[in-house]
Amino acid sequence: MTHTTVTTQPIAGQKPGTSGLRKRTKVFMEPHFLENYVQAIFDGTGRVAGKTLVVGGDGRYFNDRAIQVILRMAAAGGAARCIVGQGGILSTPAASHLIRKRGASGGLILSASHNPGGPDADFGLKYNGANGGPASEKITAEIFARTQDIAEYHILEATDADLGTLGESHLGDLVVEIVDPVTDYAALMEDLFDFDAIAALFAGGFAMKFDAMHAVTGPYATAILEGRLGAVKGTVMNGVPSEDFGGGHPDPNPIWAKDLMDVMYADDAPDFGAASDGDGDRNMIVGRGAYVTPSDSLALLASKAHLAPGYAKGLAGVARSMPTSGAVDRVAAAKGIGCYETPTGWKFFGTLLDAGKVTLCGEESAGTGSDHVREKDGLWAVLLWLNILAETKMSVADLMDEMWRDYGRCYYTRHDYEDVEAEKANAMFDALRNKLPGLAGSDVAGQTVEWADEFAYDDPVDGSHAAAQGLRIGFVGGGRAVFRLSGTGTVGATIRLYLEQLETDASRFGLDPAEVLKPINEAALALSDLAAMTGRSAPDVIT
Ligand code: VG1
Ligand code: CO
Repeated sequence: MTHTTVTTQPIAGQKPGTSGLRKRTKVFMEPHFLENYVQAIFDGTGRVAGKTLVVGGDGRYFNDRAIQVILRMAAAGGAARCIVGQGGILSTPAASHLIRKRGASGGLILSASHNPGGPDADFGLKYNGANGGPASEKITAEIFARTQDIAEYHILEATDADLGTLGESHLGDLVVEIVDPVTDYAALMEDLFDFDAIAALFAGGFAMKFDAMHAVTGPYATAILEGRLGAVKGTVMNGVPSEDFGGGHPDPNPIWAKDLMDVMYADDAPDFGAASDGDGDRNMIVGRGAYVTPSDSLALLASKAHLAPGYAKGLAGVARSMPTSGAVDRVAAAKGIGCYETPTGWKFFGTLLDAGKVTLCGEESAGTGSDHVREKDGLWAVLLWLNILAETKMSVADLMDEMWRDYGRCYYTRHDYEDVEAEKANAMFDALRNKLPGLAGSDVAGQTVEWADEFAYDDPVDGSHAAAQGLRIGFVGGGRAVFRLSGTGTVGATIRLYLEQLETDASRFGLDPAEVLKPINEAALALSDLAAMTGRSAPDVIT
């Protein structure tokens, strides 16, 4: 087999965002694009000679072709071993677990997460380090720098590796080890949760629907929920991964998981519903007629996690991303444990988890996780909920009511303005940023600004600094608005507006969130002048 060195040159625009590099699939398929980026990852992480890497993806279009390229390049770079999920499949949390369990140097995960897949949709590639978590800011910067000065890449000329057969084969000197994608992950879940209690719950007639959204969690959920826990066949909907996720957005929120929402709000709704995203790291939770916001779900899990065996000792602390609501802060304060506020993106939780400062963490974008891996974990969140439901014998709606009575209710919503012209979005942010220092005390659209700032973060463990992480405005009376630019969009700029209102009066816990948040929305729109600056009169997606 010959090892080829291909001379190449930098290809513009390979700056990894919140979670790796995401582009149109067609861009990834252009000559040398994928190869350049893979070489930049290898070079930016100290090269792969002698290393073990985990490789797998969410099964979207181009997943298998991209894996073949990665394996041939790992072989050319002298890597010792690549551990690959059978059929090229690994969910993001399962990949994180494999990296940790096998002591790998890192892993390459092929996914654009909740973005649609297919030849005319999106593809992505992310690098996770030896702790199993997304590459740190420092490593990401290294990889980006290499995309700017790359001059050649190395690839083995070889026929395709067989990704379908379990066991070891060789590609040059590289050992390609094909593993079952579910086995190790399922064993980890069984360690953390009381599978007997959950199985007894199902045996007692408890009904559930899990929407895998034609994405990677299908095989995991089928094996664990229907296989090990005895949930009836058909509990898992859309459980066979497809290259274009059945033509949908594998994004678990009430808009894109509408099939599940319809089931859960019907007269004969089951007790519990859940969904996960393209790569299996996100989760949506919905009870019978009771949608749970991700921020509330994080708070509920923090308040009751001790009911599951893996967390029986209690939590060391919790963390949430800045735009996530303050619900979990109130739980942490009552429990007397630490609570950290980090920038958006799971990589910022990694140092806190590694240092043992937090056990549980989460984001408003439907990501929750713990120190069992270094990624958010969709099915894990569902199983923790099931363990809590089995122990408390309460309904989802009753659990939420109880939590609001104990801690208050944080009404919450997010408005996304998608595909905004980047120049206009930046101009809006610049103008608002300049206004912030003088805002405190001023009245706008009937609200009084209490404080305003641009969020920046100093990592308490490694001291690293992250600037410009979102513009936030706090209002008198417990309201908050946050503006952030998305790092995962693939066309134009996506402006996210996060709205929150704390309510502590129990007689006001049953209101329509949209109504409660309207005044904060109006104040935020007035302050930012969003409509005039961007030409947008309404958000594209409200979650
Ligand atoms: C979005 C979410 C963020 C999440 C990121 C990756 O980022 O807001 O909370 O960490 O996606 O999620 P952004 O920059 O577009 O707001 V996923 O499931 O990729 O892996
Ligand atoms: Co995801």
